[in-house]
Amino acid sequence: MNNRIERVLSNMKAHGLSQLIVSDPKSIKYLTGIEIEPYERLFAFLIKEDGKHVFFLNNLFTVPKTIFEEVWFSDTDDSIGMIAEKLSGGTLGIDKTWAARFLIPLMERRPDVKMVLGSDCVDDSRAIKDDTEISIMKKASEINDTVMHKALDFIKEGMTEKQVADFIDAQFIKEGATGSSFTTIVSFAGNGADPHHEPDDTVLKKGDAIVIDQGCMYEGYASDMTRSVVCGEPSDPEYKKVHDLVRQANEKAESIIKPGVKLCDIDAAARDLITDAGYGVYFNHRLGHFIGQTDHEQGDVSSVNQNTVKPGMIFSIEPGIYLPGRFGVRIEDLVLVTENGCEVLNHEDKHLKSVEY
Ligand SMILES: [Mn+2]
Repeated sequence: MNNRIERVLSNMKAHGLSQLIVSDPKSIKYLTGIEIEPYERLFAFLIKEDGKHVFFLNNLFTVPKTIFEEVWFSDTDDSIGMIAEKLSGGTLGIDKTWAARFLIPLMERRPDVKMVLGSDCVDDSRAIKDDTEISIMKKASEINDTVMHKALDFIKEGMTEKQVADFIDAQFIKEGATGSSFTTIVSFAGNGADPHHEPDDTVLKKGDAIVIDQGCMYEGYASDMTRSVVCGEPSDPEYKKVHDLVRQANEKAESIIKPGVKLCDIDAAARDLITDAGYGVYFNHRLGHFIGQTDHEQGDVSSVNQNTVKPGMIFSIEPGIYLPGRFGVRIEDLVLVTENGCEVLNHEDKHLKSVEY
């Protein structure tokens, strides 16, 4: 049995669970190495405290022989009945993405079993990366840095947001990534005031502020970073001051990260700086999010998250200030929590820089 399942079992024990159904394909891949896209079909892995874990698999899935008990079924078999038979009495944890079309019939078949939300048992483990994951994610961020650097060299007055985004996506492939980890964001001038602006045909003009938020997928793991630059000299007189402030908020937050610090206190470190300067209302999102097999995973750096930081966690630090109709500034790095601090995984310079015009 691998380490990751051991970690989940110990989390289950802490939550009083003797059995847990895992259905999120990314969680199943994380625990077993088996990767399936089940679409609408049932695909589940039952973890049991006695170590007799069971895979529930449709005949149409192609998987190598596993070390677990395998229950195979066809589209017309009573697959829910097969799961019902494998359950013990007592409490069963269910992960948060299991569809109601499976869960409710199972509840009807086993009214004696109490079913509770059990995702945290797996998600808390996924939040703390092991050595294999850390080295893959470092490489994903290294590629992201390289492509960001190329993008900042490439971008010039007269280009459209789409042109720049297409260039970035193509460079990811060229540098060995499998693609982007989310829709690449390139925003010029007022478009930058929408944190999730999608690239369009807006043309870059001299003096415009630019926001580039990008990430790639590498060996099944995501990267994510943002840099804000300007085309020539900023046309908005407030831009430099705001850029400095956001960079300082980013650096301040990163400087206090170490095991034991609360996630809400990291959010506050950045937010207080921005609020004290009078821009609090324009920083309208949480400071960061966890990341791993997808660009956003369970866990965030927000004012309400009282959880403490642990070595092996990887999350984003991305303060932003958005002035409607004028510009946006966001500066984002991924950080890895170490035994006594944190390692910033992105190295592209964060200071204000001008691209060519
Ligand atoms: Mn992000």
